[in-house]
Amino acid sequence: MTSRLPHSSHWGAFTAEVHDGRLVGVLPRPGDPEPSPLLSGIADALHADVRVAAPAVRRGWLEQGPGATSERRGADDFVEVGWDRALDLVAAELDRVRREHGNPAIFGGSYGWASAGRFHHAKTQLARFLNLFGGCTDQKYNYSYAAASAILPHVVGTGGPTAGEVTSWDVIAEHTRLWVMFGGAPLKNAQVESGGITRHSAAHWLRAARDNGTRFVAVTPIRDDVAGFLDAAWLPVRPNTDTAVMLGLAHTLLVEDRYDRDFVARYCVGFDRFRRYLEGADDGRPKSAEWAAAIAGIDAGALRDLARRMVAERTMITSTWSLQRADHGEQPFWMTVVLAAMVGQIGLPGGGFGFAYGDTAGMGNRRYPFPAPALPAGVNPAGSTIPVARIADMLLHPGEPYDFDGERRRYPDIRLVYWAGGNPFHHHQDLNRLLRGWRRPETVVVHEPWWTATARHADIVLPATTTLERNDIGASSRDDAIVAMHQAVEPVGQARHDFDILAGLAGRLGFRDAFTEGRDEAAWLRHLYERSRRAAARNGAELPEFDEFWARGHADVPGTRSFVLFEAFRSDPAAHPLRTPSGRIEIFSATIEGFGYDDCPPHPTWLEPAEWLGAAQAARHPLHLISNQPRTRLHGQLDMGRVSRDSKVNGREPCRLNPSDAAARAIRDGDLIRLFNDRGACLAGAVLTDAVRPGVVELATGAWYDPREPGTVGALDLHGNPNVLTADHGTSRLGQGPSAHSALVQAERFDGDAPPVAVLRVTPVSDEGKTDGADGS
Ligand SMILES: Nc1nc2c(c(=O)[nH]1)N[C@H]1C(S)=C(S)[C@@H](COP(=O)(O)OP(=O)(O)OC[C@H]3O[C@@H](n4cnc5c(=O)[nH]c(N)nc54)[C@H](O)[C@@H]3O)O[C@H]1N2
Ligand SMILES: Nc1nc2c(c(=O)[nH]1)N[C@H]1C(S)=C(S)[C@@H](COP(=O)(O)OP(=O)(O)OC[C@H]3O[C@@H](n4cnc5c(=O)[nH]c(N)nc54)[C@H](O)[C@@H]3O)O[C@H]1N2
Ligand SMILES: [Mo]
Repeated sequence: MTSRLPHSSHWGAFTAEVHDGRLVGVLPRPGDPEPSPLLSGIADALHADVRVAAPAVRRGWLEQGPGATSERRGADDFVEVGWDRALDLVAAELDRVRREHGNPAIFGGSYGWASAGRFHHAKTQLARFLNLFGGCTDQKYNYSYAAASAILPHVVGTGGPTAGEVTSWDVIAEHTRLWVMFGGAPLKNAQVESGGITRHSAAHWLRAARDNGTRFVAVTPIRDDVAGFLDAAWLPVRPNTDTAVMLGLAHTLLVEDRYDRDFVARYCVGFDRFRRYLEGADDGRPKSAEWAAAIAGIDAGALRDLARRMVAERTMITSTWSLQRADHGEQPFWMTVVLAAMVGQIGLPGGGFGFAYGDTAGMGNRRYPFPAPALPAGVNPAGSTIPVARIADMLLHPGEPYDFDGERRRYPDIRLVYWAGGNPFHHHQDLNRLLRGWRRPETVVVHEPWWTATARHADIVLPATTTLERNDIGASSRDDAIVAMHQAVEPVGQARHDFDILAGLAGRLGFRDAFTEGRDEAAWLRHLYERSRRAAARNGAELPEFDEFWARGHADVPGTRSFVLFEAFRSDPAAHPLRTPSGRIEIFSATIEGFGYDDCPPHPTWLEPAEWLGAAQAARHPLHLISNQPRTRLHGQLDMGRVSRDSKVNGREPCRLNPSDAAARAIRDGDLIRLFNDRGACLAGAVLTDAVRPGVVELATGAWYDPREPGTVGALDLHGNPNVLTADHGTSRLGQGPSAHSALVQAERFDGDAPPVAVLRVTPVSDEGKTDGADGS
């Protein structure tokens, strides 16, 4: 008999078809208008060869102990041990490091998306466990929008707008006449939402806006960042020049006296200081349309026309997160706000600014007014954090000082790294540098369902179940339903739930009851759901009781309403001041001036990125690498799925480049190519397209890192992981965010020997026949 079970994933809710204990089908959720094709890869992933079959320990660590052979991480083979032995080893090592070095010596930030279920969310489970263990060094902000999270509170008093508190889709579709989209509104990205999504509606809303007469201008190096059906005008800018483009628009508004003086006077502070900069009063360089056009490689007349149109009709100005995942990424987000302030429509329906439309499925949906079900992580008694993307700095420079948003801090001295639910050998920049830092700690523990690059670079790998092997609740506060995720199959191999692994460790370390609170999976799901239901009721939203929710497979969330960003502030700025020092929009920030950062001045400023097409280094590495989010996966997840596999060119990740750049290098469509700079090199498969601006190459993130000589710094990556090429430095001393989108490379045809990509198939474990299964705890 075939059973059909409700389930969910970051790429959408679905129905799992199960026959004889195996997943035989994945059907989109009824009512999802635009389900993601990524669903088809779920079965491939569930039963992939690269599942971690059993707990495994790196041979050098097992035989010679912590720290003795750390430089062999990534190169050594693994020995399978039973669960009891594995948990004993991890518990003893946690205890040793805590006793000898203190809790901050344990790095437990464990950044990563893990899976959609909110109870079994691996990163949260680990945080809860380590917090009860006395704490760890954690990570602050995220790779998605760290620079924005740091700058926006100084400018508008809240990071809300970058995290999704933006004018809702329905308001845009009804009121916006002109939509200026920096970075586009990439529907490839709107396939996914953290926690899952039951209705993919971004494309629907974009069509609704178009049908209602909205016109679109896309400012981006890659044309298909904006859907073809929008007929958008394309300004193919050089990457990382958006701040200059916005300054050029602002300058036109200033010199033609078209900006909204009243809005700027009533709702903002510091315009006069900024105005001096725009006019070039101190540096002798007016930030004119000509000035901006020369930097961005576009036409000045087009900029001037655009500026005039922006003040002539209801205009929405938006930027995708990609703009700030770059050197000086604070600037384009600050300048987006300032440009919108000069246009004067902030707080009006369909006008003003917003961020990240299209970046995930739920962006532009109204958040529901209560917290979605989630496991409480508790607080970190160690109180130690680093900015999210400074992990290699931390590992390489223990004890050394660094700046972060006005604070002078020191990096902790990490002895043990613990990761569950993330993949730093996917997500971090300059993987060769990370690999050098990764050799410093004495022990690395990883929970993973699959042999990812991070698992391969660990000392102890504990096999985790995937969502289909357990019961859970899928939820995102920007969706209109909560999903009951029913277990579909038994755990694969010896995999265990992260919760059970950590409960086993907590038992060995003496705090099992504090960790579990006496609840098993079923009791936790009921508890977390009911907590949310009560919070919903306090906010006037009624959800069904748990049993009804579970039996029905979902709970609809009623009454999400339209929203206009900063509407209350606009209507009465005295009654609804912003939480900035002035209560207004800070075009100039005295707080930031006080920090004295040359890489984040006190008003939006064009600062040349370390690497861009106008840099001296472009003579040697003349192509700007855009390592954007993959249309065929979620980060490194589902690279073994059929959508990703089918997209590979010559067995490698596709790299899109302009035919003119290809011709200059005798590269033909489908050729194997090598991308390189001074940090590293990888292979990729060439795809020629005029959708990519000349001078730019696109190599999406997420192809599993496959170094030709495993564990070796500088090894050629055979697969096409762009993070062997990206640069690892903070956006600025203010935000310290990742600057992945600022990297120059060179490309050439590769005619040498290229072994096939192995990481998606071979399991690097020597099975010594040890299986004991039972945990006892
Ligand atoms: N060059 C470049 N690099 C980037 C970016 C970029 O634009 N350019 N973008 C950055 C951004 S925005 C992000 S968010 C990051 C994403 O980086 P990550 O979030 O680290 O990437 P994922 O591949 O989603 O990693 C999640 C891991 O958790 C594992 N996992 C899933 N479910 C479970 C579970 O239940 N238990 C356990 N233990 N593990 C589980 C998955 O197998 C996967 O390996 O990448 C960043 N890196
Ligand atoms: N399918 C899929 N969807 C995803 C993800 C995924 O892995 N797969 N990841 C999700 C996550 S974690 C996040 S944070 C979001 C990220 O959302 P974004 O940060 O917006 O995503 P990117 O794909 O990096 O960038 C979008 C586009 O911005 C353009 N761009 C890059 N640099 C610049 C620039 O300097 N100026 C301008 N004007 N444009 C530029 C690129 O052409 C790129 O295609 O995506 C989410 N959606
Ligand atoms: Mo992200």
